Amino acid sequence: MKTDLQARKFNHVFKWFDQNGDGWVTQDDVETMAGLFSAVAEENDQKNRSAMKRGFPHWWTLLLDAREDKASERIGKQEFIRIMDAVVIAPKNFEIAVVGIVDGLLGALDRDGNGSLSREEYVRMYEALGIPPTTSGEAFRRLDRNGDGELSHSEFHQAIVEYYLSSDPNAPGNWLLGSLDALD
Ligand SMILES: [Ca+2]
Ligand SMILES: [Ca+2]
Ligand SMILES: [Ca+2]
Repeated sequence: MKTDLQARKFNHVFKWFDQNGDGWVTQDDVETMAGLFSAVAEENDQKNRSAMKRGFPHWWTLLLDAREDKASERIGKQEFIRIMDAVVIAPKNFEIAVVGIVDGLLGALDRDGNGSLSREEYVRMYEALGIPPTTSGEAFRRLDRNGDGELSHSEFHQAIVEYYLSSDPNAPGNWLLGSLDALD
């Protein structure tokens, strides 16, 4: 693990993935996550639904393949953080597991189809994915780097990459899922 900051961020992702809160990530949790994400898309939006649906099983397979105890079909917090760091954020895996989901998510949230997210479209993400929306306005302000009131595709991507890969405590992308201070 490179830094404490990354461990905190992965810890946050673990808590989010552990949808039933039993301290383990299992296939059921991952399926619940996939359901939450694909529900963001409108029913006739097959393209973005399937992009998100494909990403989660891939992510789950990465976790299972890298786990130490092959007899167990569940992943605990320390192991989750270890595998995120060692496997999931490797460029090839990150592209397929994470970026695919993110592209589908952006497409699904972009209801007016202008290729970027308004503040309103972005805030819907928090509601739909069960992230407490208390700091979403502040998050939007930080992620909108050029301050034009829209999150472009590249601003959104940059946020994802920084969230998962940056060890800089001041990286705007740390705000992707809201204030990190609110997590501790
Ligand atoms: Ca669980
Ligand atoms: Ca839009
Ligand atoms: Ca912008």
